[in-house]
Amino acid sequence: NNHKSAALWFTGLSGSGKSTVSVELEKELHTLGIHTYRLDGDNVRYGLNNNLGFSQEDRTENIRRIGEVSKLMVDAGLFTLTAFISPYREDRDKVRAILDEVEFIEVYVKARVETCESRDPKGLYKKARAGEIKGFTGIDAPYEEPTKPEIVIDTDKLSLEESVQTIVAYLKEKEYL
Ligand code: GGZ
Repeated sequence: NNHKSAALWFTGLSGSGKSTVSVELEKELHTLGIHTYRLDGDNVRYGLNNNLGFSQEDRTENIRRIGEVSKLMVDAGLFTLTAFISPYREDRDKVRAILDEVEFIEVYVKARVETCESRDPKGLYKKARAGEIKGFTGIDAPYEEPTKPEIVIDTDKLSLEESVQTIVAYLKEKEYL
């Protein structure tokens, strides 16, 4: 199986569907024989980045480190799937610059904040509205939409399967797969 490795960089609000889509996409890539590694808050914020919180400064450092780790993994021949809010355009663009342009695929997982808030799987929006969490993205901290993402997944409109297939189609069209 001949493929080009790359970093699939999912960005979007909490509850937009980044993790869900990346988990399903990873399964699909495995059936195609692609070796992957998925990075998300659960395996990064508790380990490598356990000294970082959610200030602008800490989020910037969070994204910088994840970008560097992704580069190492792509260099090693893996397909990485990263699922972090990564709210600042400048931080994402720096990752794009670290990885060669061709190895960085920005996937904007788009959903209205109202939709994310109604999903609220961890009850965090509720806490943010109640003022129990300060600086929550989409409520009282910014999310800067990508201006030129390679892929946009609108989870207000697409099913999970359609979302995954949109990304697979892109990867095939651009001959990553
Ligand atoms: C946003 C927060 C916050 C604040 C805790 N703002 O739904 P989740 O729980 O699993 O996704 C969110 C996750 C965001 O971490 P990231 O590393 O992706 O953020 S960033 O890229 O901005 O560095 C949410 C939880 O952590 N969480 N506090 N204040 N999300």
